[in-house]
Amino acid sequence: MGVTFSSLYDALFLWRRQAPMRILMLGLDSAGKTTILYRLQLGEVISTIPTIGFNVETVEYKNIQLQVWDLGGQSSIRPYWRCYYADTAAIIYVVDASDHDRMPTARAELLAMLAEEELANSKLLVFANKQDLPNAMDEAQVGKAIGLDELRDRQWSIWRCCAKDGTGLNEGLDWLVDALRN
Ligand SMILES: Nc1nc2c(ncn2[C@@H]2O[C@H](COP(=O)(O)OP(=O)(O)OP(=O)(O)O)[C@@H](O)[C@H]2O)c(=O)[nH]1
Ligand SMILES: [Mg+2]
Repeated sequence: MGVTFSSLYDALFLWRRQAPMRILMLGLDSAGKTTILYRLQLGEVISTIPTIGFNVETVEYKNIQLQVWDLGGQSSIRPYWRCYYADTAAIIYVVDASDHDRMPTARAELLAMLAEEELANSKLLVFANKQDLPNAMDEAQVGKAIGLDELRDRQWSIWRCCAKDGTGLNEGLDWLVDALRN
């Protein structure tokens, strides 16, 4: 009997270790989501076109398998984001930090999404992307602009990054895998 329980425990542990965690990567169109996804998966910049629908890739980071869903961010596609919310361990919200004009839209979409019951327990990692551009806002400015200070009952963090050269992505993911482990 002891052996049976022990084998079951081992199998469960192995399954938990190997089952990828479901991560949704969201943000307005042109924020840099697809660029980030393939930099994480391939370690290089690919040339992207606007995503109609989604890309999904499994990325292993620090022994955690992340199944990353990169959804198209155009306004006509955003209503479909909610079809993907179930079982989401974490949201990676990508903001184009140089797009000052659309910060209010990025904020409205984020806050509407976080109000959804299905995402109540999802961690939130925000990337303030495109830091190579001269007019990019830093992470404190982006965080304020999109309303992170107002979030309650949410484990979140924001990191500045540049998907083009990869700067900052690992720092954000380090925070995320620690949050997921806990
Ligand atoms: N300068 C600069 N450009 C970037 C960066 N990251 C992405 N881009 C560019 O921004 C444009 C849009 O990038 P995508 O990754 O396709 O954006 P997306 O968020 O997937 O957009 P949708 O699929 O329409 O939702 C592309 O021309 C990228 O090369 C960055 O860090 N710096
Ligand atoms: Mg895309």
